[in-house]
Order: sequence, then structure tokens, then C-alpha cells
Amino acid sequence: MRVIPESELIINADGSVFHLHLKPEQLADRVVLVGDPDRVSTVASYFDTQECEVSSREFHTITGTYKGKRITVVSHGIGTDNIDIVLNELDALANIDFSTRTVKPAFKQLTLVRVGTSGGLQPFVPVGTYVAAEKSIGFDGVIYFYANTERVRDIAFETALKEQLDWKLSGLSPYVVPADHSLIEQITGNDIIRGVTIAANGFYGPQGRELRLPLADPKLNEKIEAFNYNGRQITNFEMESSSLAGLAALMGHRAMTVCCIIAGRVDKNMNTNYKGSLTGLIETVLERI
Ligand code: R1P
Repeated sequence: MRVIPESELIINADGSVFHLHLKPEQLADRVVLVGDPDRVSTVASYFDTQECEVSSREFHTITGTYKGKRITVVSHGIGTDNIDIVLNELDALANIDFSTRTVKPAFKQLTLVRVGTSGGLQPFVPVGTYVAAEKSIGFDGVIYFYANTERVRDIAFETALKEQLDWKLSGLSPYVVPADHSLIEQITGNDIIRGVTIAANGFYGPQGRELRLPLADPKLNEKIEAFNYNGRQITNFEMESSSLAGLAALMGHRAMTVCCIIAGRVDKNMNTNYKGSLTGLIETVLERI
């Protein structure tokens, strides 16, 4: 059996995993992911009991129970590259024996729901709407570093996307990954729209925001808004859903992202006072996870 070297799976002196600083016994099977470390305390404020709280860099974790369900809430910071760290370390906590550094014989499946904020790209997802990423489009490249991504990607959707967007940004090839279907069914009621979410690899240029630097393709957002593949339109921009859906699917975990729309990118409006609508989404996810 392969023993994973110390440089590949880094375990701290206290027996915790490198970045998250969590120990295997501190992780629940149900995981709520949020970007902002402060939002972890907001989620945990709904817990009936709290068993541990750990902070390391942007990764803030609380494990506790909500109506008898053991749940871990962890912050991942911003960006798909952070999701690579969080997903690999959560998976290691669940599926690697830290004492022998070998993969455990029985696979433990995690259920991972990211609750985020997002910019809307269509009139039917105004500020205040909740949108689940039934499919995620990755402008990042995280999953390309792993083998056999074809088995989790929607290649036909990718082809339509590159054609309709007349994709010309050199060195980048957007990928498309569906979220876990059973989890979408479980979490998404009539109060959550099923959408197609772009996970951009930046907040400004990669989402078509022009401050001082001109954009390589100034028409890209217009083309994104006009995109239509078998009746599916692109609903929103955020920055993590693609690598979350992709890595979780490759690993065998159930994962999805659901976001509260806090900015209307078409109408150019913004709700800076979005915390109320976000707590509504947090409560919904805690009930349904
Ligand atoms: C950018 O401001 C951040 O907000 C969105 C983006 O995905 C990115 O992480 O989500 P969160 O509110 O979950 O962090």
C-alpha cells in the first residue's frame, strides 16, 4: 500500500492537517463552506451545540450540531486555488489514515454545500435571489492538474460555450462541471433558482470589471449574458463553484454551491447591505443539508 510522504500530506506536530489545522475527529460528514471567516461564526450561531473552533489563516472552522445533525462549517477564503487546499485537506481528514499515511479501505463520502455571494447576469436573478449552480463554468484551471477530468466535465456544454463566446483568451480553456444531482434535489426548493454559474479566476478583469486596465475582450460579458445552450442561460458570477464541483466529483463527494445575488451586473446595481438575505439562505441550507 502506498505511504503518502510527509512533504505531500503535511501533518502538523499536533496531528492536524497543514492549512486547516483540523484533526480527523473534528470533521463532520456534512460541511458548509463559506468564503468569509467571519461568516463561519454567523453559521455557527444557529448551532445547538459547539464542539470545536479552529482558526488558521483564512480557514476558520467550527464543528457543532444543528437540530441533532453534526455539521462542520469552514471558510475557504477567495478563489478556486483555495478550494484546491480545502477540498484536498477535508478529503484527507476523511479518507487518509494519518498514523499510517495510507488511504483508508472504506471511502467516507462528504456532503459539501458552499453558501456564497454572487453577481447576477440575468434579469430573472435580481439582487436578493438565491441561485444554485446546477452547472459551474470554470475560468480557472485547477482541475486540469488532475487526471481523467473528462469523466466529470460536460464537454458538449464546453464546446457550445467556446463557440458562442468566440473564446479567444489565449492559454485559458473554460471547463464545465455539473454539481451533484442528488444534492441539488435535496437543497433546492422553489425558493432557489437552478442556474449556471461562472467561477471566475479573479474579481475584476476576469468578471469584466474595467477600472484602469483595459480588458482583452470587452464584449465578453455581453456574450456571456446572451449565451443560450438548450435553453440554459448563464445566471451568475462567483469565484469557487467550479473547482468545488470538479474536485468533489473526482473524489466521489457530493458538492454544490448556492449563492445569494448581491450585485446586478446587467443593471449595474449593488446591495452592500446583504447580510439579512444571506442569513435566510444559511438557515435554509442548515435545514436541508
Ligand atoms: C469576492 O468578493 C468573493 O465573494 C464571493 C466570491 O465567490 C468571492 O469569494 O463569494 P463569498 O461571499 O462566498 O466569498
